[in-house]
Amino acid sequence: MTECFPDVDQVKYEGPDSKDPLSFKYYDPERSIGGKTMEEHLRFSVAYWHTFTHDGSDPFGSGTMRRPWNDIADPMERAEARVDAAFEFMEKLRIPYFCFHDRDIAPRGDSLAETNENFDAIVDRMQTKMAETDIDLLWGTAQLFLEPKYAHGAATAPNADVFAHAAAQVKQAMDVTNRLGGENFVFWGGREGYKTLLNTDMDLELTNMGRFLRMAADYADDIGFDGQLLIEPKPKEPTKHQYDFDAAAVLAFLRDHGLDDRFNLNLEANHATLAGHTFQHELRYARINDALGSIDANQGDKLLGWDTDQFPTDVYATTLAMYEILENGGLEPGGLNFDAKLRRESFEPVDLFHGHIAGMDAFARGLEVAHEIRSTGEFADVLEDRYESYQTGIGTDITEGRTDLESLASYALENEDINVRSGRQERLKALLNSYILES
Ligand code: XUL
Ligand code: CO
Repeated sequence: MTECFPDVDQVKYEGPDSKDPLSFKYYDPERSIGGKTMEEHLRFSVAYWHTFTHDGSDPFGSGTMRRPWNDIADPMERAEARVDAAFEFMEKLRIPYFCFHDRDIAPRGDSLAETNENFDAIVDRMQTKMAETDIDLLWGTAQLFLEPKYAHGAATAPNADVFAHAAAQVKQAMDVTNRLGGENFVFWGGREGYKTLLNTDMDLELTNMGRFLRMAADYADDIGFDGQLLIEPKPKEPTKHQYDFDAAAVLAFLRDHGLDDRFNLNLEANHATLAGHTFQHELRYARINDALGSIDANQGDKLLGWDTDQFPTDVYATTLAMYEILENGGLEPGGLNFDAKLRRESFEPVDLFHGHIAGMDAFARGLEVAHEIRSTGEFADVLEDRYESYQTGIGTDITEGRTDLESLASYALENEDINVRSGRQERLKALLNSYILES
C-alpha cells in the first residue's frame, strides 16, 4: 500500500541546535537518565481517536483535517486504511504505544453483533501490524458516550437496558484489549454525571457505577487480563457535574465501594485544570495515595474554560509532571498518552508530526530537568528544613500518636515562643527557573 506520509522520513534525535522541524531536539530515545532510557521513562503513546479519526469539526464548523485514509467511502476499507496510516505514523516517530476506544477503530454495524464483528476484523489487522513492529497497546477503552442511547449516561443511566448494553461493550473491549496484550484498560465516565439533580437519583446512580466497575474487575480476572484498570477523572464536559470529578473524588468513591485495590488513576492535564487544580496537584494527590497509574498528556488554554486538548508544550508544567512521575518510581505499566488534538486550523497530515514532536520534546526536556532537580537534592532539602519540627520533640510525639488535645494544650501554654519561618515561594520559583533555563 502507498505511504500516507510520503514527505516525512524517520524522525530522529538531532539535538537542540538542529533547524530541522521534523527532528527531536530533546527526545533521544536511547539516552540514559538515572539508569533508564528516555524511551523507558516516557512510554509515549498516540491517541488513535484524535490523531487518525478526528476530522477537526467543532460546534461551529465541519471537518477541516486532510486525512487521505479517511476519504475512502467504504467504512471497513476506511478503517483498514486507518490502521495502516497509524502504524506508518507511529513507526516514523518511533512511538512505542497507542490507545483506542472500541468505536474509533471500527465502524458500527446494524446490530451489536455486527459491530462486534467489524471490531474483531479490524483488531485482526492491528494484531498483524503489532506483530510486524515493536508497537504495543498501552490501553483500550469502551466509548460509552457518543451514541444517543448514552445520552443519560451508561453505568449511571436511568435505564437498565442501557446499563446492560454498556456492559456488553466493556466486555468486548476488554476481550480485545486482552487479545492485543494491552497493558491497561481505561474507564472515562463520559456521561456518568448529571445536568440537573431534579431528575437524578444520585444514590442509585453511584451505587450502580460501583456495581458496574466491580463486574468489570471480576471479568478482567475471569479472562486473565493482568493489565492495570484505570479511572480517568474529569469534573465537567459533557455533563455539568461528572461523578469522577478529580483524583480525590475518585479515590473516595473507590474506597466507598471497596474497589481501591483494583483501580488506579489515569490523570489528564486539561481535566486537572477544569477541576481547578494544576496537573501537578492531581499527580501528587494520586502518588501519595499509591494510585498514580497513567497519564493523558495535553494542556488547556488559560483563556478558554473547556477541554481544548492541546499538545503539551509548557516546559514548566512538563517539568513538574515529570518530577512527580520520577518520585513515583515511573509510570509502568502506565504511560504517557497524548490525548491531544491539533487545532482545526492545523489541518495538514504533517501537522500531526509537529504536534507529537512538540509534546515529546517538551516531556523529554521536563524529564531532564526533573532528574537534575532530584539529583542535586536542593528541593528535597527545602522540604526537610520546612518540616524539621516534626523530626524531634513534640513533633515526633504528634506523628507517633503520643499526644491528645489536653497534652498539646499543656505544651502550648509552656511554649509560646514560636518560630514561624518564611515559605520562600518566590526564591523557590526563581530556583526552578534556573534549573529549566540552565541545567
Ligand atoms: C475525554 C477524554 C477521553 C478519555 C478516554 O475528555 O479524555 O478521550 O481519555 O475515553
Ligand atoms: Co483522556
